[in-house]
Amino acid sequence: MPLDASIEPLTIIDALKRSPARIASKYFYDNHGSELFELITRLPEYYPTRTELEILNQFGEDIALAIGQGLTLIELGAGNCEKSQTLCRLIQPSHFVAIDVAEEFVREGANRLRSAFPGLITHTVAADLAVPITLPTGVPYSKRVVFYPGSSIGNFDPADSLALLERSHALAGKDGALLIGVDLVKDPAILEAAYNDADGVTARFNQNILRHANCLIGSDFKPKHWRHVAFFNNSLSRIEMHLEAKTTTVVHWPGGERHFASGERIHTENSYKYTPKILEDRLRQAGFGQIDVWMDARRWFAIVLART
Ligand code: AVI
Repeated sequence: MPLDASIEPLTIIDALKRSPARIASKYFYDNHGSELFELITRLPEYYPTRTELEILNQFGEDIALAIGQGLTLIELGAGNCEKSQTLCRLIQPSHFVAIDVAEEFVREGANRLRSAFPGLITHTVAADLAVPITLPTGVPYSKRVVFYPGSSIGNFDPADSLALLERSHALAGKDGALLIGVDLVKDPAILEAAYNDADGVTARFNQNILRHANCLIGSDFKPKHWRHVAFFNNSLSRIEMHLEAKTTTVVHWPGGERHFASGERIHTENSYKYTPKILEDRLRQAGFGQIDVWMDARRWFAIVLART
C-alpha cells in the first residue's frame, strides 16, 4: 500500500522511538480498523454501545424534549452514523454534520442517513478531533447540538479531553448543547472482559494498528509477532491497551529502525472510565451550564446533555 504523507508520518516515528513506544489510538481507524471496531461494538463482552443505545431508547422522549427540535445535529467521530439514526428519529434535525477521520466510512454513513430521512441536509467533514474543526459553509450557526456518543471522550487524556470539550462548546455556540455518552467506572472484571473478548476481535483491532503504521510510514511490523494486552489501571481510572513483542525484534522504516526486546510493549490506547461527578466537573470547567444525566439501571454508562 502507498505511503500516506498527509497523516504526519514523522509524529508516528517520533512516538515509536520513545520509551515506552507509543502509537496514537487514532491510527486504529483505517477502513479495516473501522470495520473491526464495528464488530467490537456487537460483541457480547463489549457493553458500552449496547448500553448507550438502551439509554437512548429508554429515555429518548425525555432527551428529545430537553434538546428541542429543528436543529443542526453535529456528530463527532460519526463512524457509520448508526447512533445518529436513533437520535434523528427523536429530534428530527434539519441539518446533519458527520465528522470523522475515516472519510470514506463516514460518507457512506451520511448517505444512509439521508436515504432514511429525506429532506435532511447532510455534510461530512474529514477531521481529526485533536485539532480545532472548521465546519463547511451552509451549516446554520444557531441551535446546534454536538453529539459525541460511544464514550470516545474516554480515549483522550484528561487535559486533551478538556480541550475537546472546550472545542465542542465553541462548536455548539450560543444556545447550543453537547450530548455526550460516557462509560462509567465499574467492576474491573467487567471492564477487562470488554477489552479482552473471547473471539479475539479486539486483539485483531489492536494488531491492525501495526498494519496501518506500515502503510503510513513504510515500516515492516509483523502484527502476528505482537501480543494484545489490555488491563484496567485503577489509579488512573483507565483501560490500557498495549502490544507486546513475542520475541526480540527489529522494526525498520525508511531512514530508521527500533529494537524491541521480547516482552517490550507499545502503548496503543487509553480508555478512561468516568464517575458522573468527574464528568460534570470537567464539563463545567469547559464552560457548560445546565447539565442533565440519564443512566441505565446498572449505572454502567451515562448520556449527558450539557448546555452552552
Ligand atoms: C472508540 N472507543 C470509545 C473505544 C473504547 O472503548 O475505548 C475503542 C476500543 N478499543 C478497544 N475496544 C474498543
